[in-house]
Amino acid sequence: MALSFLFCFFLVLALSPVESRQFRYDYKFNQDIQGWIKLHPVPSTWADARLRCHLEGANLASPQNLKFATVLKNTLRNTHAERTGIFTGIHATFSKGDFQSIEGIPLTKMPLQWMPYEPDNENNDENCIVMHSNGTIADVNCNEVFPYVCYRKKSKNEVLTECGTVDSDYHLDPRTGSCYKFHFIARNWTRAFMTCAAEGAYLAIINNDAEAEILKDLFAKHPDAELRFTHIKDIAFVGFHNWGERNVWTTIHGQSLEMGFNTFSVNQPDGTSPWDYCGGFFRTGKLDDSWCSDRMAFICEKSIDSLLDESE
Ligand SMILES: [Ca+2]
Ligand SMILES: [Ca+2]
Ligand SMILES: [Ca+2]
Repeated sequence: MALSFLFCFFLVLALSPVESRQFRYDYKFNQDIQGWIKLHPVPSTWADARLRCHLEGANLASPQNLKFATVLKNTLRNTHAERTGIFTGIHATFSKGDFQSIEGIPLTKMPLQWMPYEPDNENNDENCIVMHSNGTIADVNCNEVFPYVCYRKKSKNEVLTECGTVDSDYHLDPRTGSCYKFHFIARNWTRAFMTCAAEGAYLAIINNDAEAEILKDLFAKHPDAELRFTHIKDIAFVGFHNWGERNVWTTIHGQSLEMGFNTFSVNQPDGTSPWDYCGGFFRTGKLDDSWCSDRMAFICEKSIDSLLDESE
């Protein structure tokens, strides 16, 4: 009895799809749709949902065929989203009335049924599509908030790097055992934070002088001309913040800077107002208190330790 139980256990282990670990720890592989999905339970506007899926390396999912619709319905079951419905990737934000999925599949080619009295394009301002748990759809305002599902189709050449991601811009530095990615497309601090988080990383936390050197070297690889959509070429956002308290700094993981790296540049911090200031890092390798709403380049860090924990 015990033996046959053990046998079954190992059989299940042997048969479980290895793909389940091959994209991201927070996505589940689904055979029926040959790809990975993740339910985002926190309701969000359509634009933010689309962006977050994209930053995660996926697309905002649509019920593009019957199988897909079934998988989405099953994903909602027994979650809060079962009551609210989810945003789909189907939208007409490019051109009113021209509904299509993120992948470009026209709504008319999807096997979907409208809810009663839908679509009504209320106030001539409903360009996004939600799907309810019974599979019916409705047009809604894209600025409403709903949970959503991200999807990544499996492709043949999926390679998970040593940084535990398919994103080849993350590079492991053996000196700290962390992986780093320099984002040269400027964003404000909040969007920078979101981008790192969506990539399974965090805005870089400088734990010691050696790590400051690593970030300085990384910055040096990206000359002024490469930094796009900002006039600020000598500072990048990193992971510390004053949490609204003037000049009381901690990392975004709550560590005081004194315990790690606390070397501000000459005459910094120079913030004069009591508002939020966000972590900045000069090309020179020193810290700055930066305006959170400025758009600047930023650096994400991904620690390998946490990857090991998360992939369990
Ligand atoms: Ca409607
Ligand atoms: Ca670090
Ligand atoms: Ca400053």
